[in-house]
Amino acid sequence: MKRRWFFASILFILSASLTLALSSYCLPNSVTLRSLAEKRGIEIGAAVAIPPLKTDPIYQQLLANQFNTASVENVMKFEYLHPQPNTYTFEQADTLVNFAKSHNMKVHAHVLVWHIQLPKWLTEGKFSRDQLITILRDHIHKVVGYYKGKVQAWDVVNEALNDDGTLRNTIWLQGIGPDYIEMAFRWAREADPNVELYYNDYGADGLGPKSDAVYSLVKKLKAKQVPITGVGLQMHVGLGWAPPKGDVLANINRLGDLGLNVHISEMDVQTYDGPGTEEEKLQKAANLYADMMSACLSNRACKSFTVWGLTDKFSWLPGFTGKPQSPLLFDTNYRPKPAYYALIDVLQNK
Ligand code: 9MR
Repeated sequence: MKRRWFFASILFILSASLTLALSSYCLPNSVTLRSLAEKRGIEIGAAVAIPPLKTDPIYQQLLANQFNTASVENVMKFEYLHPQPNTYTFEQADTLVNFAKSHNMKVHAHVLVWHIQLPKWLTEGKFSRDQLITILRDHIHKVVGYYKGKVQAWDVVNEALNDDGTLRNTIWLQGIGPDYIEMAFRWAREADPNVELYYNDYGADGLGPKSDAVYSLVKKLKAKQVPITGVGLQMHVGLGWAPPKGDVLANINRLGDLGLNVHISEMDVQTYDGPGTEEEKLQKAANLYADMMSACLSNRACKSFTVWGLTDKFSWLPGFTGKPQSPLLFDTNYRPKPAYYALIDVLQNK
């Protein structure tokens, strides 16, 4: 039985390597997203899932060849790093940080303050305002301090706004009040004087009430000298609902004018809904990727472009939507898709 598994694994690795080699046959080996992005002076990133990073050599190879930044998809969230009041567990996140270091990649750490993926001791506990402040401050000091000098950036506050631009009613807003946002940035800066600090949100990529609210939030933070480096525009979009490129560029421009960096931080494209053959849909998704990369390249404030997953095999979207989706740059067999070639083309020619 063991022998059978051994031969099956060898066969899998050989066939996956062959697939990878054949599928990129039309590009010279030296032309990768990573090499082109480095020439253009921007970072190109993918959100990383830990199980395949630990066990799958093809996943590792693809990640290190094509990307120079790794975003941490899950394992730096509160419930992973701080599962009990006095217990911190860094092992899984360390796997990624060590991988990145040995492949000369940066790490975009995600996330310090969010309302999801919190441990039960926190969500079910009863805490006074002062206690909650102490909990959050200690968490941020400990975690940012632990990764000081090892990660390039932190998403400090994630998704603090509703679609209408009001503040989201989270455990942090209820327990601390609206000041939790600026407190979080200041605590992160105390723990690491050099790391980049981001506000990150979805549905605020183009123009509209939510992106206006993000703009006015970060403008106020800047005016109060809160240490914020930039804004992450998540860019979770779909074939029928994506902001026009011009709106994204206008948004990047106004954030850049505040002296902030912009990070296209979590791009993926839902492909299930909408007309057309599978091939046409993949091409439309490719066009969206090209548009957003081109918007990013149009303003030096946009320094980083990240896709939310390496391959469709591990995307969160099929599970979340309950529908088959083809959201990323590489398919479930790790073959590059039209979206990959579209990004290569934009990086090379536009
Ligand atoms: O991709 C992440 C998925 O594996 C988790 O189950 C999910 C939990 O809500 O979070 C996903 O990542 C989210 C990110 O942390 C913040 N922006 C939205 C992302 C997609 O939901």
